[in-house]
Amino acid sequence: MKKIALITGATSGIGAACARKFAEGGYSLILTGRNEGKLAEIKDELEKEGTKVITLAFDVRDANAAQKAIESLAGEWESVDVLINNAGLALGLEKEYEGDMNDWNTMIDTNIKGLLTMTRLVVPGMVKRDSGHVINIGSVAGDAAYANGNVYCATKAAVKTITDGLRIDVAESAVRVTNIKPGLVETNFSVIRFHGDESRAENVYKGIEPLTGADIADVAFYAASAPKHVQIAEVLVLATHQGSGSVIYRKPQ
Ligand code: NDP
Ligand code: 8X3
Repeated sequence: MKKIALITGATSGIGAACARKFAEGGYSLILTGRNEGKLAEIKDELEKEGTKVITLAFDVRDANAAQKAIESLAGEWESVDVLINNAGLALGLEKEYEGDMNDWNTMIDTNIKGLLTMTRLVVPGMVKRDSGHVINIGSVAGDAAYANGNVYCATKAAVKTITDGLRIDVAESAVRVTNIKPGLVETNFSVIRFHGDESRAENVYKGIEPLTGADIADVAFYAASAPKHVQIAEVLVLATHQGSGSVIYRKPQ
């Protein structure tokens, strides 16, 4: 039987790239996100290439909806081998004392509480089966705050601590836990961060070759494919001309 990967936020960017990479690597997929149309598109694309795909449309902030979705999985689909907690977002880039409180709540509810909900729903089965892998998508933003990043950076610092805590708590089992911390990845991330302002989003990637979703999917697949006794605990992946979350060399345009 094929291994099963459950990917949150599989409708775009890093999550969609993980779906393609894990499909190519022989996994069956449970793909989640809110956008049903995009979930259907990617399911169609991957099924044409011979991958078995189930889609579950729900908002990770809605714990009841998440629970119902996971409980709807039957038979072989109940045994998730790899959970990729990827769904997440940044909203706004403002001074902390001028930030939008609704944006803060959305980031905290999605990036921290949504990830915890999925972990709580999927990991007990992994521990019971003494097998599984949780891959959380953190960020370089969780290593150190950058100007105006305040709450987003804090959510990714929380992802690091939550990932470390889980790794300790499952250490008696063969479940592995990984935190992947990407730097600049060109996806829909900045369009969402700037509330749809595409030209502002484009500026984020000007003068530097950013990472792609596929670059991060390669790292996730590498971690999942390591020998059973090897736990890739944490990986920081930066664009080549990026020195840290806030130090970025841009070629003059
Ligand atoms: P995208 O905006 O391209 O993708 C975000 C994904 O998250 C979408 O599939 C979206 O799906 C899903 N999502 C957002 N909110 C929810 C929600 N409430 N419920 C369910 N799904 C949700 O951005 P990225 O691919 O770049 O982002 C993926 C992850 O990578 C995020 O956690 C982000 O913080 C992290 N990251 C991104 C970096 C970057 O530079 N791009 C760098 C470091 C980390 P839908 O809209 O269908 O719900
Ligand atoms: C996304 C990368 O540097 O924009 O987490 O925060 S960054």
